[in-house]
Amino acid sequence: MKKLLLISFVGFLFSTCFGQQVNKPNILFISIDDMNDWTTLFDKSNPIKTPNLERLAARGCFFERAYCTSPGCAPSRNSIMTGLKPTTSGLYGFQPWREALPNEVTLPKYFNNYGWATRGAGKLFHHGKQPGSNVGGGDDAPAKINSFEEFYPMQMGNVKGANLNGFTEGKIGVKAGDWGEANVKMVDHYTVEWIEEQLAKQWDKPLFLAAGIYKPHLPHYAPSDIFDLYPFDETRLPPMPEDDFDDLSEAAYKMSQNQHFRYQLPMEQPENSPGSFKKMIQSYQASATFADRMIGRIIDKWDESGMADNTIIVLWADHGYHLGDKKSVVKFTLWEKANRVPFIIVAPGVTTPGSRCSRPVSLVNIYKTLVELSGLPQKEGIDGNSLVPLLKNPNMEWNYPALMSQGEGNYAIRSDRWRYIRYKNGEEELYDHDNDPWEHNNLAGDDKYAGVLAEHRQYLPKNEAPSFKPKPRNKE
Ligand SMILES: [Ca+2]
Repeated sequence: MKKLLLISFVGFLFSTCFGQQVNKPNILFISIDDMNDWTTLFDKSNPIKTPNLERLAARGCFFERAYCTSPGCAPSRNSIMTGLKPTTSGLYGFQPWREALPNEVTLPKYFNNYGWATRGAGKLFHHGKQPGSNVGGGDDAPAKINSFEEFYPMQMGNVKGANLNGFTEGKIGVKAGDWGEANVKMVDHYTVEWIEEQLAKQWDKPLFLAAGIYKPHLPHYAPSDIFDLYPFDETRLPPMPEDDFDDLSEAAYKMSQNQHFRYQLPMEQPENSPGSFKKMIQSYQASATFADRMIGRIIDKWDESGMADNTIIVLWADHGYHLGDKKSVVKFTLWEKANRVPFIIVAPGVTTPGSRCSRPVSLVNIYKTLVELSGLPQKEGIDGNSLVPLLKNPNMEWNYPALMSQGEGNYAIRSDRWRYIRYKNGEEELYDHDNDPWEHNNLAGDDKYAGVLAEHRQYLPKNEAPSFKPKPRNKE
């Protein structure tokens, strides 16, 4: 087995170093929406069951400390697909990204320019409806620059307006904030069926196939047999200390307050009601396992296709999610839970099956990593660093702490041990992850850590692109 691995490794090196792209690898590119790190992928003792992510990790390298560039669907995905950080593109939020970058060659398009067929389905870009954005999860650029030759947009599914949690008015309710048991065809079923159809075809070119899974994003729906894995009475909640905000700044409090409409109303419901906080957390967990199940289907079909031996798989989530910790439910904060994500790369001949890398890495690195793994020349002018050295040696030193932003001017830096946060108004936080994984103790005010603070301040961005302002649109 070792000998075989060595031969394929040498062969892979040869073909990449000398540009002999005899076997251009297929790329299977899988995204997940809003899945945090409280899963069994990260630690068997965690409550959220993700057996298929574990199965995939066993084939390649799992990055234990991977971070989005920004904890929002749009800015995070834009960074992955373009290789540009928000501080470079000015896309800190939910602006129509194609208006800002009309000629940008995205990652799939870059492969297409070198001969790959490109297909995509589901939520890959943010599924905004505004013109110049990304309708249905794809890219609405003209064909010559579009990310995909063919794209199957997100389908509505049959749960629209289900109102399972009982909220009918206010800011939470049927519109986006529903949760509960749903035994009907949902968006991810449609997406995965389309992906399976692509895998049943014969391809005469290398294939870049992208599957954008929408769960566990709200509404947190899952079928009953998955809810059965999460008995309601045993629902595990994260630690939520009452005094957690006592050592935090006004800026931190304000950022977290964005989310209180999702937090307070369920907190006020009787525990056994369908709209309760506990029911919401149970539903998120079931919904995450549903996403895992959908990914299992894609992996099985890919294996059947016969393409697996010559395929690089990359799997990522766009950002994490608070589940009541830090008095937040959702994302849009600079704390660990909203930014740490599942991230796996399987590269036959390069990654060691079952390897884990604990160096902090940013998802903006995906672009350069896939390009190098495929033996292509690097694209000029984009951000990040190829992770190929870490894939080969997950324990090597890595001096590129991950940078996160939440809106213009608010940043977090994650190094091996520390999370440093600096808000636009200059207020700071520091957390020691060796001792405080839920970030309850802000050390920024303690003189003992002046050196750690000074070191991390150096990693703050030197240049910050101004936030992109779209052209005003006529109201119809
Ligand atoms: Ca998201």
